[in-house]
Amino acid sequence: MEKPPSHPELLPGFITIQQHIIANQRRHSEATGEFSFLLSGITIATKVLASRVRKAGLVDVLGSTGCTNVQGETVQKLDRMANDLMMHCIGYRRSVAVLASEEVEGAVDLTETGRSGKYIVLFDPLDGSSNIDVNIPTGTIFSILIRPDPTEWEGQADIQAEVLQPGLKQVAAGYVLYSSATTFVYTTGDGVHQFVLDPEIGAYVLVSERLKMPDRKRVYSTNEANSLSYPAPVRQYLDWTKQPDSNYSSRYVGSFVADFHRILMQGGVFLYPPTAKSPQGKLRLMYEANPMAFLAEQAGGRAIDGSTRILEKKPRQLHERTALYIGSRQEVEIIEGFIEGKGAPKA
Ligand code: FDP
Repeated sequence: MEKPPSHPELLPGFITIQQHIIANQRRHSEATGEFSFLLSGITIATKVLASRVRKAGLVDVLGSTGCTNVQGETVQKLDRMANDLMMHCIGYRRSVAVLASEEVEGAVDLTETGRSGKYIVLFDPLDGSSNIDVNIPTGTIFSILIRPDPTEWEGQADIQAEVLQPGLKQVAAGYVLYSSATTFVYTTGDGVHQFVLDPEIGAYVLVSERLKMPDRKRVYSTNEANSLSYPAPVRQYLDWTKQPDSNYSSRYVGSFVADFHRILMQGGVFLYPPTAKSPQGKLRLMYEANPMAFLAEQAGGRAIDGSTRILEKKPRQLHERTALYIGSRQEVEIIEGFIEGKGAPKA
């Protein structure tokens, strides 16, 4: 067969997310390609969503649907669109057995359609949705687990119980941030990698591999309007950060994906402690805390609920909430010190 002409000058000098996933997969001899096909479902859904977010204000995607979700929160039109897109694009992959969305009450059992996929995918389709109408960054978060071996189950497998696995069992996690650029960040337990959507070619292109967040950065991110009802040690921590020689600064977008992304890139700490309004904390263990904790640890950071490592928490309910302190290792340790009664760190 005649060899195709070689034009190296025309070959793209970039790595797409698909190439990256496939290259990683080649390192595992047992890989079947199912996993990269599954992740491609997420990349397609988020690309479509990014294009809808970009048109917010031009097409009818802003505002509320008039309904409330399982959490009792108002469902925005974009929330619903994001949920439907993720359900459709990921659910189409036969390797997926169970889908769970922050917007839907129970886990969706796809095995009922006769498939025997091994993956469980959990997602928050549009995080920070109270910010949609005012053009502030939002995001999509995902977490991937493997179904327990059916032989481990006595009797009938219980899909709703299968999903309730600790974050340590995640095989992949990531998020997409819809902002000045659309950024895709993921880990499969081998570092954290960042891609940016190139709108000209419609592909997520690798911009940095094996991200490490700084160990120390004097920036905290919290909704300080709630601080009077924070636990006393956390209030003491916030008072300490305000001492003139502490040199702390504060940044809070109110979209978890955006706040976490800044911390991943520049360091700092995000805290959402228990409050009078949300005594268990506000963020969802399985849709928000676990995937971000996996990313944070892979990037050298930490994530705790005040006393326990987030990834070790055994969920009791799909939509369980948790307190969360996440970010640069030393910044989380300082808050932990206050919670343990050790007070401020020695200078
Ligand atoms: P939202 O309610 O806008 O969906 O958990 C959801 C979340 O946003 C996070 O993205 C964000 O960090 C947090 O809630 C903001 O909560 P407060 O408005 O209480 O600060």
